[in-house]
Amino acid sequence: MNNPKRYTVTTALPYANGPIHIGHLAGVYVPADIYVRYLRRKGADVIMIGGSDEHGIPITIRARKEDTTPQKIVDRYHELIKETMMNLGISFDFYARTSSPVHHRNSAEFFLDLYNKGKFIEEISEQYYDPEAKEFLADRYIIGECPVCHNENAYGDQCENCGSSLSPNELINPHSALSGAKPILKTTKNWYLPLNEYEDFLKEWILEGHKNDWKSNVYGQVKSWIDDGLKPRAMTRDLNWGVKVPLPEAEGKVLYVWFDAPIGYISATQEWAEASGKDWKPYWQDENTKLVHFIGKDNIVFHCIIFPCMLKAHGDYILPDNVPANEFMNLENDKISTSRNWAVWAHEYLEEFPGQQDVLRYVLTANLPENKDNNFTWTDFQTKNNSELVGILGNFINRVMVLTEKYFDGVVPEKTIAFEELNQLKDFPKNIAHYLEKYEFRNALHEYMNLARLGNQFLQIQEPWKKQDQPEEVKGIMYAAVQIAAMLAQLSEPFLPFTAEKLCKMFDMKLKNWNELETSAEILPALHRFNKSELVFSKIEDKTIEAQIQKLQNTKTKNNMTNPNAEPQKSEITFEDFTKIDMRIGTILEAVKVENADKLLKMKVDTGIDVRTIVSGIAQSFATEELIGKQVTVLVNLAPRKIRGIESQGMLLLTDKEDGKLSFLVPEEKTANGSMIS
Ligand code: B3M
Ligand code: ZN
Repeated sequence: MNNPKRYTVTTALPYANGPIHIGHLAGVYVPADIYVRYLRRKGADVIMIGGSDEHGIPITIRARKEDTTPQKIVDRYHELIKETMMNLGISFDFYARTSSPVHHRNSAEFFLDLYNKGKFIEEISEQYYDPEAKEFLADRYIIGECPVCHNENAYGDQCENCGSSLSPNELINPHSALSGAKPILKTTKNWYLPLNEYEDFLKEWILEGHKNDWKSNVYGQVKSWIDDGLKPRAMTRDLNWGVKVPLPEAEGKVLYVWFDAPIGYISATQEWAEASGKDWKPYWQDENTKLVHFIGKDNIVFHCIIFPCMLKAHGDYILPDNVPANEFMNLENDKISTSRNWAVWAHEYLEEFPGQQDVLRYVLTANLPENKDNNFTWTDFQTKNNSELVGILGNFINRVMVLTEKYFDGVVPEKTIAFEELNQLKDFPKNIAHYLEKYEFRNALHEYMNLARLGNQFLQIQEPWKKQDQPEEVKGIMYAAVQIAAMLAQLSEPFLPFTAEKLCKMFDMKLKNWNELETSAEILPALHRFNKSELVFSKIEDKTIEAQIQKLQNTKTKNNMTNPNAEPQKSEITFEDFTKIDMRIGTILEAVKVENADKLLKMKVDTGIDVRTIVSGIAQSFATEELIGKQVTVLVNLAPRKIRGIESQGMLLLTDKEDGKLSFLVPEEKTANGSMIS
């Protein structure tokens, strides 16, 4: 769409069942944010909509795993995700949640609208049912033996051991994850959207209408779905977590999560409008609005087929102009996986790399999986920071600041020479815009860095530091260098918003309208004075990267362990180290509680060497009287430590039991005090 009146930009709503990682960022949020920031700079009327998807099986599964309620899960992760997004500079106009009353009402109304227009078909089907828990069971909730690898804990939709995709009736000895009961088949009525009736519409709208402007990965996936033939799809489910189906005969049913979640974009817009005194309708109903969905490739069918069919069935809504879905970002050549903890978690990155949001944004943008899956590695992260952000961009800005300070006291000199580079300057905002409009974010960033490269080359060729006897020449060179640096600051904002802020402060300038950049011959006039310079980027050391690689290595080790809940092995010691440890069998003679300490006991222990005092945090696992006479293992040559003012002269060896209590490591038979462990 050329010259739209406004833009509605949506970003996939992440399930609030875990934190977000670099795959989410690269797939959806970073490119969307760049796009929206650019549009705002053009003065466009644009809203960026996001939020948490708080319904569906992924939420209830997580709640079961953590032995808590779905509500607690979504409350926790919604807050965490929202905060992480904000801290990364993802500039949502509204970050909603699908549990909001506005959304529940809105999606129920949407459903009723289609229902009243006769857009659904009712179908009776047989679904698995837990006769003890009295609930229908999603495939995930049926567990049994995998017919392929005989893993006993395969799910009704997939075996996580061998990766086979399954259906519940293939499982050997299936049972319900809720009660353990054998599931029975029970008939149930649900409401289906007959997608097959929309084939002609989809063919005309996408296969013909968007052949040339949609990305080939998106177009290709949609085409193959349509070519395979579409079937009616259930828009309601027998489940108790979600938006209740607003029909009296639908007790115990909720809207299918993929029915309500995309309506979440509309609900979020309504909430935004309510909060900002705007009208939401044009953003979803005016033909001159450009609607763009940023998503990952696993969401293509929902955004390109199901949601558009819903919108079409309703009739009041516009359709997306584009759905620039990305492929997946891998991590160190392995698929990112939440269950295997194989990810760089965004909130952990923010803690471990404070103030370096833009480094992550930069590296992800440079590697966006735009047309095929791509890979994030920590060494590449370091290289991109050290040789590109520090070596090219930071280096040029720094040289311009330092030289202007040195030669002109931080004041922009006059333009004394009409360098060709000054004419080239306005091509950069134009070229970057051209790429951004086509959702080619990597190319846009590359073009941006070309300007920094041009700046470095310019200084390298002109060498103002060798021209101290030609003051007019130096003025001209530095005037041009300043314009390049200032343009870099201006153009950095969509990609590197935190850097842009710092640079604008240093240059004492405001961000300009993008269109103005495309025509302006001068960004900072002569006589303009800079503020003090600051370090914009800094080198990332090898040891920082090694620590991250080690962290992933630990994850791998953990994933391969026979008990994944055990702590990974500590670093190796020599036999000599081991022989330094002196452990003996001893007997507890006395045990008393330490005052004002719930967990501590003070004991007298006969170690065979002597009788000594040992303080240990075992009060919640043992009663004092049951300890008297008990044999224990004591680390006797541990340097004494004061605990609550009492000197503890050794340590008792204990391990955790499954019930959270402790138990002693003791010989099987009564053993003489002072016997050594070796
Ligand atoms: N929550 C799936 C996902 O996180 C889903 C997206 C909804 S977008 C309306 O991949
Ligand atoms: Zn299997």
